[in-house]
Amino acid sequence: MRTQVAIIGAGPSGLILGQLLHKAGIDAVILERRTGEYVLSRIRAGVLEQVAVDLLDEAGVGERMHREGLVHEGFEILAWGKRHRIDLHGLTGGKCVTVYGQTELTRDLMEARAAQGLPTVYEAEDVAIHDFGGTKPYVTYRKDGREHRLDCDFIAGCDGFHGVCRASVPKNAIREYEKVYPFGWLGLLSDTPPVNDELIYINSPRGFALCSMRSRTRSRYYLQVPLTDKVEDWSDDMFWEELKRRLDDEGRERLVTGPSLEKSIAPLRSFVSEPLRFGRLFLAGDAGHIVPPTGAKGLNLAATDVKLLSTALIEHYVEGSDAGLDHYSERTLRRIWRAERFSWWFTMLTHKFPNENPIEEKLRESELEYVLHSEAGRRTIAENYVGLPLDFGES
Ligand code: RFL
Ligand code: PHB
Repeated sequence: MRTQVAIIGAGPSGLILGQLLHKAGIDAVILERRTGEYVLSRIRAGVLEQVAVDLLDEAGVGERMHREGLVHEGFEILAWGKRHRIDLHGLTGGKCVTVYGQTELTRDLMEARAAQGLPTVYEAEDVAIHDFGGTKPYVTYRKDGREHRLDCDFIAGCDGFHGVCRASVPKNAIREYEKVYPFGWLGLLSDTPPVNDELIYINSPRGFALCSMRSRTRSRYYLQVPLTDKVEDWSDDMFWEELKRRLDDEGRERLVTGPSLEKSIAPLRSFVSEPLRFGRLFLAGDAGHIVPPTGAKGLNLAATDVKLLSTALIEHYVEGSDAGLDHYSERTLRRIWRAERFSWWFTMLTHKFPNENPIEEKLRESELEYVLHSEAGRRTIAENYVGLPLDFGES
C-alpha cells in the first residue's frame, strides 16, 4: 500500500491532521493500535480554546460541538474558603473557552472520517517506522495475523506519550525535558448536574480539586491524590466525601452525588522533546510533549501542532515549498513552551506539595494571593487560559 502521509495514532492529533489533509486533497492512512471503542472510552480533556474550536470548524466537524458545547466566559478559583472569578471574557477583550468532551470530539472526527471513506486501520499491531532519515520512509504493521507495509512520503507521529514514533528516534538525536509531579489526579465522571455553572479550581489545605463538567447533566470532578493511591482504594462515597471537604459551604450544599460512570488516576507530568522533526518524521500532540492537566492545554496544543503541520505539508504538496516543514519544529516548540510554562505555574499555584520546605509553601501561597487580588494577575491567568494567539512572540 502507498500513501502520501502515514499517520500513527487515531487520537485527536491524528484524526484532526487526517481531516485537514483530506480537505486539501492530500492522502493519508491512519494506523491505530487500539479499537475505535477503546479510543472513545478514554475520558480526558474537556476544555477547548477558541483556536481549537476554529480548527474543528475548518476541518468540517464543528457542527455538534456548536450545538452541544457549553461556552464559558469565566471560571472560579476557590482559595482560603473564598471564590475568585477569572472573568475570561472581560479580561481578554471578549475571548471564551468551550466545554466539549474529548470523547465527543473524537467521535465526531471518527464519524466524519468513516463517512468520507478515509482509511483508518484499527488494531494495527507492532507498528514500526523505517528509513525516515532518508527519502523513502515506510511503516510496517501486523493486522489479522498478516504483515503489511505502507510506503509514504512523510510519517506523522501522533501516537501519544507511550507511542512508537518518538521511541524510534536515535537517543543522540533527541533531547527530553521532564518533570514528574509527586501526585496524581483521581477523576470521576457521573450523570449528575454540575455543582456550578462554571468550572471551579480548588486550592484547599487537603489538596487540589477541580469541578468540571461535560454537559448540564454530566459532571467531571478531580481530586489531587498521592501517587501511591490506586483507583480501587477509592469508593464513590469516599470520593464524594473528600470533594465535599475541599469545597466551600455553597459547594457542599449544591453538590449532587451519584454513582460513577468512570474513575481513573492520571499522573501529572511536564515533558518536552526537542526537536519535533527527524528527517521525514514529525511528532505532534502528546507524542512530543505532555502538560499537567491544570491549564487545560494538552488537547489544545495537539490541535495547534497539527494545524502547523498540515499547513506545512500543504505548502510542500501544493506550492512546492518546504519552508513550513523546515520551521515546524521551531515554531511549534515556541508555542509548546509557553503552554508548558503556564501549566507548570498554575499547577504550582493550586496544588499542595508533599514534604515542601515551609518557606516555599508560604511563597507560593503569597503568589496565589497576589495574582487573585491583582487585576494584572487575573489577566495573566485569563490570557493564558483562553490561549495565546498562534503567532504570539513572532514579530
Ligand atoms: P492521544 O490521545 O494519546 O492519542 C494517541 C493515539 O495513538 C495510539 N498509539 C498507537 N497507535 C499505533 N501504534 C502505536 N505503537 C501506538 N501507540 C499509541 C493510542 O492508542 C492513541 O489512540 O494523543 P493526542 O492525539 O496527541 O491527543 C492528546 C490529548 O489526548 C491530551 O493532550 C489531552 O487529553 C490532555 N488533557 C487535556 N487537554 C486539554 O486541552 N484540555 C483539558 O481539559 C484536558 N484535560 C487531559 C485532561 C488529559 C488527562 N489525562 C488522563 C492525561 C484531563 C486528563 C485527566
Ligand atoms: C476536564 O473537564 O476534564 C478538565 C477541565 C479542565 C482542566 C482539566 C480537565 O484543567
